[in-house]
Amino acid sequence: MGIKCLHISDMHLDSPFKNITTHYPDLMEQMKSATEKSVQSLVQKAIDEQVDIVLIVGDSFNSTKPNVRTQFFLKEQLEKLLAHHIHVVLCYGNHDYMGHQPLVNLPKDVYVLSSEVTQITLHTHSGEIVDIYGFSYDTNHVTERKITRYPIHQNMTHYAIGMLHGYLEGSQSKEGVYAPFSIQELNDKHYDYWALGHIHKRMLLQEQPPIIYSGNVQGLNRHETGEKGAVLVSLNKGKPTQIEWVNTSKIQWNKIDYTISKTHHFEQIITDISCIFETWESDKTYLVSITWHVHADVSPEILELLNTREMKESLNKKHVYVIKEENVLQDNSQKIMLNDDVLNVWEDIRERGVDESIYDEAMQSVFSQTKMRTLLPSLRSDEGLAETIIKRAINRLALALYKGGEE
Ligand SMILES: [Mn+2]
Repeated sequence: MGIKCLHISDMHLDSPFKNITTHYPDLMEQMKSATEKSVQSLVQKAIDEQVDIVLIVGDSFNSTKPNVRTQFFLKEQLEKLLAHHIHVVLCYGNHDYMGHQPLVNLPKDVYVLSSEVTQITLHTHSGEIVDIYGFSYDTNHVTERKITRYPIHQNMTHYAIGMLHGYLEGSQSKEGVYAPFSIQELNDKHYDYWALGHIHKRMLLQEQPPIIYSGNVQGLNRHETGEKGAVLVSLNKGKPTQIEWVNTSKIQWNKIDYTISKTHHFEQIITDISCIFETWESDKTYLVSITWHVHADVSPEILELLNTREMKESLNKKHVYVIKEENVLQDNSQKIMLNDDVLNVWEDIRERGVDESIYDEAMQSVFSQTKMRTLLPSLRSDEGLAETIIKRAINRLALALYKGGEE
């Protein structure tokens, strides 16, 4: 008895991996099909687990006009679920809101929530009855507090599930503030489970009754780190809910922090990082961002190697690609406290700008290289470039000062 659901959200099918320029063509191929592979694994999981219902909580497509092949892909996956007598309930989110007549219709047996908060009542094979409440976006920006329109669940012999593609108020998530809600508002509805969508990070907001963001099915940029997939939920009246995170993404973004001090040999850095990679699953592909925390006494030879293609190639393994490196200065020996004096000097520098001759002097070594002189002679007089470089230098200095004062 009881009911079993697979809760999926934010598939963002047809979404490009943003800001990825890569020298690895085979990686690009893998990335193109990564989201669809994750979805296929989830459908297989639902079938293997014989779930009663698959809940799809918005942003299945990345846009309102996904390519036709992608639309057929989703249709096929949903048909597979239906063929295994699994109920499918789907709502649209801010990315795939119901704005256009789709070229490919979803299978007719899929329950699609309308733009008003509606109730759908389903019967499971074991004879349980489930009331599902939710709505679909009919426009990109739903800023209304839709939660106020969800009814309070009355029939305690039925299970109640809320589907909501929305923003938890007060959270620091970068996603848009659409259909905002508070935990209290959700609890006031007396539902057994809240299946949330919209935020790409998986989150258990409350254990009992469970309130969960399942997160997206595949990390799409370097900030979307960790395992991705869906959540399998078994509800049984009077018993604790069972929750299992399902991990299906085959490409995973990870972050590494590594501190380099004077005593480090270059080889040791490579060995240490490689050892971390060794602990990762070998049937996945990892895309890694490394932040080097660099002490002031690190040798210039090592500093020069960081963030170079050479470095990346030394670190790349068969299934691990270093996508981004970043240096953070970490000067313990000469901490500068960020007191009022420093701040005043700082403001002064900002207001005055940077003397042109300082820029020329600093860039001398770059611009005098033969390649630069012959191929890109105009860079020297490029004011936009100068401005960007100076801005970045100022920011780095500020960051270094700030970090020094913070610890
Ligand atoms: Mn969304």
